[in-house]
Amino acid sequence: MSLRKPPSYSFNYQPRDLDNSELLDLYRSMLKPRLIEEKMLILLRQGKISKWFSGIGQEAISVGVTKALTPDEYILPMHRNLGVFTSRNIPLHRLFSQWQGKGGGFTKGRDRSFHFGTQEYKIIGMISHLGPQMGVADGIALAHKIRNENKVTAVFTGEGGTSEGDFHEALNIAAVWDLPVLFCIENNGYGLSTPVNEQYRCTHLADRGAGYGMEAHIIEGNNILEVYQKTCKIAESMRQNPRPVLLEFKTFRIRGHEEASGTKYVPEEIMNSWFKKDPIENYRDYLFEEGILTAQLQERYEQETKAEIEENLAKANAEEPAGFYETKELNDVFQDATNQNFNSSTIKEKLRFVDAVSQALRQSFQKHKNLILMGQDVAEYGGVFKITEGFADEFGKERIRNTPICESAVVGAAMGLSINGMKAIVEMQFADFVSSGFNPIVNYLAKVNYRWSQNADVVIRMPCGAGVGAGPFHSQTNEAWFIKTPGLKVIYPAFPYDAKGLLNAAVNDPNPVLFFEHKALYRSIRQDIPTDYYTVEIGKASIIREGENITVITYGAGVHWALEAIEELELEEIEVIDLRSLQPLDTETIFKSVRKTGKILVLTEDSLFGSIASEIAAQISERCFEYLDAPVFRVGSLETPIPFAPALEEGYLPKKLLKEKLLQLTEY
Ligand SMILES: Cc1ncc(C[n+]2csc(CCOP(=O)(O)OP(=O)(O)O)c2C)c(N)n1
Repeated sequence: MSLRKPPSYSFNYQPRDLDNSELLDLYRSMLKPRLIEEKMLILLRQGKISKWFSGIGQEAISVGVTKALTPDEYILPMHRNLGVFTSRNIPLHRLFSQWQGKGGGFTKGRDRSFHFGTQEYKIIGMISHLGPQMGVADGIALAHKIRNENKVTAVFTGEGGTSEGDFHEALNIAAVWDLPVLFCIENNGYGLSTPVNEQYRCTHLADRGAGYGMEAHIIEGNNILEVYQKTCKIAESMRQNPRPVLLEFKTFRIRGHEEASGTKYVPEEIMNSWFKKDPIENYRDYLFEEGILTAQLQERYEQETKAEIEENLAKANAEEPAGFYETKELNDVFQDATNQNFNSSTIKEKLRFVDAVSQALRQSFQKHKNLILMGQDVAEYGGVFKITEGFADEFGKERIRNTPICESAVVGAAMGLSINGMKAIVEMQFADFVSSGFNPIVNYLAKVNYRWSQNADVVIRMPCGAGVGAGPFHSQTNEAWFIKTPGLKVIYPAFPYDAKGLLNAAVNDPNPVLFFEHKALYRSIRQDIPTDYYTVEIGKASIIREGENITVITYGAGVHWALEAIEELELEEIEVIDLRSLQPLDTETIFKSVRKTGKILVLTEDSLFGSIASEIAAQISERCFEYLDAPVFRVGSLETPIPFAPALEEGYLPKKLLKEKLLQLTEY
């Protein structure tokens, strides 16, 4: 009886259903990111790159998952997934340029490391906040599902990222909507220095799948054949039968969170046990023992890959560092919005503000077949303001989608829809609740075009404002949270005509737009407006009333308060500017009026500190000082949250103050 030598590798590589060339391809594909990383660690020590998040020891997951997908299926990787990028055969010099902040990188020097996406390679990189990736994956998968394309979308997260609300929200939406998203958790033991027992209490993260009604699997993440073969099988069944699947890959991070942070907090015996489970060394030993890989072949692979790295590095090194050209920087914040001005016919009907919004939506849905609406109770129920009543019947529930209560992942999904060729409108049930979706708006949607030239074709509808006795969480006018974030357009109409035309324009615009709809105007303001489709240009104020003595600059409900006050006080020659758009702001119309009247009152429903009124006052003082006959007056609400009881709300709002200040300015 001959004794068989025990295998020198730690994993069970059976069953195996691949031919030799496939087996070798997997090996080579893991070797490449390993060799790149080894090179990067040298460059880091030489100060040639700024930061490095190592994925050494985790290559089997990136490579196995990427290879299990078809090249036209999207992957959303994290900071340790170099193997995703190399397995999609991105030219290495572009990656090197990206990491060195050079113009030839994917973000032209505007963002670092793996924070970029590329439609060419169907890779959508992370933002630093980790969790938002998962909602974006939902949106991408939703677009595929709506178009019946039978494609899988894979998204990565670390086990640390699973503690974020975004993880829960995204898995829940994917489950409720049967979205073919492959949620890949790389459980590598530590989130920076925090071990898993301080991160979560379940035994396996895969156990959470049951809570979402989702199939889940645990996979040995350092065993390339297990990763690849199981993922292939699962992905194929998801294509046939669209649904989300949760995969927990067990692995370990054998280097520091990033190179500067070290691994002192990891007990030595744990580290040593994982050194033995290196995915590449084990697989190499296996291939050697099976006679599939030879020393010569191994040497050839290594030399060829190293040569490729050096060649591409030289190319990236030869590139100039990204240069600063102010106009170029500014021009890339927004994507060009082709100025599609649609004029209306003369047939008009008297509509309330709320009906104008509804009509714009209906006509936009008729015009854009790729437009999707998402929001709470927007389908059969018609939304809490009944603006989308009948839409689900007319356009179908695929396009008019009730969402679970999860603003962050819904905004993320809207981003994903845009990445995958659709247009999205998100209805916030009340503008106040946008705070629960704030992160993806200001960090993802706002910055994505500037970072890697991907637009966010998303309109977020914001029923806002006070005067309805609804208290601190249903009455805010929170436009100031957004106006200061480059990359967002902010619209705030005061009349039905503008509401309809601007909403249509917002839907046409490829950039993210926050569209404020004042609830107190919904059913109180009527206007004769054209019945057919038209647009109003974004970024243009309108002069509601001309005058020579004073200019009142305002928007939203403020316009109506100003008109009432002027009438009540019987003031003459007061010009009223309705801003309509807050971002971009029509400073030309503002400054022209300042030069004419010399006396300015800026009115906002918001409390003053840090409001748009303060910004406008500052700009006028700076740009038109010599034309002013009085200080620029600002009128806004009290510096408190919005109270509920009628007397308190009335005291909070600036209607009375407006009249006092108008008289004061008249006499100045
Ligand atoms: C919202 C947010 N909070 C904190 C951080 C800082 N941070 C970056 S990575 C990280 C650990 C992530 O751990 P995990 O998700 O397990 O991924 P790993 O780094 O282990 O691969 C932390 C705390 C962040 N980027 N975003």
